[in-house]
Parts: sequence; structure tokens; C-alpha cells
Amino acid sequence: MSWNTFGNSLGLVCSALILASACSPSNKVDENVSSATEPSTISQPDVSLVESAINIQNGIIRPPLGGKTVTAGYFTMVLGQDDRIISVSSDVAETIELHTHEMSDGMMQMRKVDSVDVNAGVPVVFEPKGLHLMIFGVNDVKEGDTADVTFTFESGRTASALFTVSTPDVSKDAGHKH
Ligand SMILES: [Cu+2]
Repeated sequence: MSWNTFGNSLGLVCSALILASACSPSNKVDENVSSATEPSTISQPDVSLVESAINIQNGIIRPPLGGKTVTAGYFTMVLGQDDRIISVSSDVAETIELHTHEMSDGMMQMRKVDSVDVNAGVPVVFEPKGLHLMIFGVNDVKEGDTADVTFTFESGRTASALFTVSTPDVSKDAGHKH
């Protein structure tokens, strides 16, 4: 076809561009899914998720740096129905806020948000450099400890999950390592 009339180098550049643009959105989805939950849960959400399901996995609280009482928390959530996280609490913390981490004027900045929407069957990932829990007034937690974290939804439902005090695996941010 007409592709054959292009020089080799041009053909390579074009396909590289096509690959790059086609890849970025799907990479993002893959990353969410793989860091999210067991593949079995995600690959067939319609089968495994009943409407009332509240699935919270991989909950971790970053160990506070020496002397600090502020830290961050991460997890992945899948709901069986659309809902909205409106508050988060834990008995190891005074307050927990929902924060985004986004580019603003060329700088990464954290911003408090009042709520986070969760659509049915779509994993919402709280992770380093992304959405995260900002945890204030943390006392006396150390690596390996566990803590209950309770989520309240706009629907009025609540759900608790056991979080582990653990340093997030930063290699996951950089690439697709496990
Ligand atoms: Cu924050």
C-alpha cells in the first residue's frame, strides 16, 4: 500500500508515534489494575462484585518520619455501585484528609478535596504522587503495625479496612515492576 512508498525511517517514526499515543492511556489502566487487587477481582468485576460490595485492598500507612505526626496513606478501592468517599478516620490518627497531588504552575502540589467519587467497578487508586490520605496527629505507629481505617460514603454507608504501617513500594511508580 502507500506505506511502502515511505522511506524506512519515516515509517519507523510514524509507528513509534502511533504506539506512543495509543499506549499512554492503556498503560495507565493497566497500572491501576495491576496495583489494585487480585486480577481475578478486576478482570470480571460484573461477576465478582455485588452491588453492595465495598472492596478496599492494599491499605498502607507510611511510617511517619522521625518525630513527625503527619503521614500519608494509600489503598485501592472498588465499589459495586457509584458512591463518593466523604470522610475517613482512624483511631491511630486525629484527622484524615483526602488529598490530590497534581501539577499546578509547573509544580506538583497537594490539595485537600472534600470528597472522592468512586464509580461502580472502577478501581480508585490512592498512591504516592496521586490521590492519597493525609493523616494528621498520628501517634506511636511503627512499621508492621496495623490500624483500622474507616471510610464514610455519601450514601451513608461506612466500611473499615485494616491498613498496615509500611513504606510504599516506590519502584511501582517508576515502571511496571512488581
Ligand atoms: Cu497530602
